[in-house]
Amino acid sequence: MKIGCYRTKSGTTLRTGVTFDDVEVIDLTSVGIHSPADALEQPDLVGRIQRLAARSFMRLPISEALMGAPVNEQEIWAAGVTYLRSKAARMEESDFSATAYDRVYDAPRPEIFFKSLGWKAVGPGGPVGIRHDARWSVPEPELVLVFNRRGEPVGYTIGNDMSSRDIEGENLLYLPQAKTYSASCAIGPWIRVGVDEAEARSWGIRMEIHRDGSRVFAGATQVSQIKRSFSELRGWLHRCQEFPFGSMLLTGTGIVPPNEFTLQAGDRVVIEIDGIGRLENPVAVV
Ligand code: DO4
Ligand code: MG
Repeated sequence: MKIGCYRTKSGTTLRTGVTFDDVEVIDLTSVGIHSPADALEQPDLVGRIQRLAARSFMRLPISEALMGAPVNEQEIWAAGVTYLRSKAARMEESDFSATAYDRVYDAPRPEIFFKSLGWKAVGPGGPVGIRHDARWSVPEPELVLVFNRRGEPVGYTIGNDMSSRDIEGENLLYLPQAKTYSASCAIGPWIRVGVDEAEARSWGIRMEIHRDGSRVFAGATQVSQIKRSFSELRGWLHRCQEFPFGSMLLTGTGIVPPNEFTLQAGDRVVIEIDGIGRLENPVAVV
C-alpha cells in the first residue's frame, strides 16, 4: 500500500490518495484524511486506510494523478556515511577532514544532520537546486525512513539529498551550506507502508542522470549495503529529541558519480527504489 499527495489535472488543491496496485489512486481526502502525515497517525494503519478507501467514491487512473511531495510539517533529517562508497567519496573530496569520515563510519554514534523543513521539500517533477556558488554538485539517491509523531516507523519513501561536494570537502564546518539551501531536498512520490525492515533491505536503488537527451550517468546499489539497522538510526534520531509533526530520515547514499562529474542546469535526475517507485526531477541553478 502506498500513500501520497496528488492533484487532478483540473484541480488546484493537493489531495491525499492511496494506491494498492499502481494502477488506480483512491482519494482519502473525501473520507477525512487531509495529509499523508494524517494517514500515518491512524492506529492499525493498513487496516484503517483499507476500510476508508473502500468508502471512497473518488478514484482516478494513476497516470492522471499529478504527484506532490508527501510531506508538509515534518522535519527532514539525513544520515551520512552509512555506505562504504560514501565513506570513500567523502575521504577523496576532503583536504584535511578525511579521518572524520573514516571514524564516523565505525563509531557507535552515526552522522545525522538536519536537511530540510518538510514544506520546503521538492516533489516529483519540481526542479532540484544546484548552488550558483558551488563548482561540484551531485544528487544523492537515498531510501527515506518515515516516522509518525510518536516516532514509530510507518513507511519508506525516496529522497534526493542534493549536495555541493566542493563546499563540504573544503571544510567540515561548511556541511550545512553544502546540504541545506533552496530546493536541495526532493521527496516522493509515494510512502510505502506495511513493509518490514527485512523486506525493505531486499530492495535495489538505481539512479540515472540525463543531459541533452543522453544518459550521462547510471549507478545502482542495494539497501542491504546500509551499515546500520533502521532501528539503530531511528534510535539516534529520536535521542533527546521529539518531532511533534513526525519526521523523515534519509539513510545515506551508496551511489556516487565519478569525481569529474558535476550536475548542470537542465539535467534530469531519475531515482528508482524497488517497492516504492520513481522520483524524477530537473536540475536548476539557485
Ligand atoms: O558528511 C557528509 C554527508 C554524507 C551523506 O550525505 C551521505 O553519505 O549520504
Ligand atoms: Mg546523503
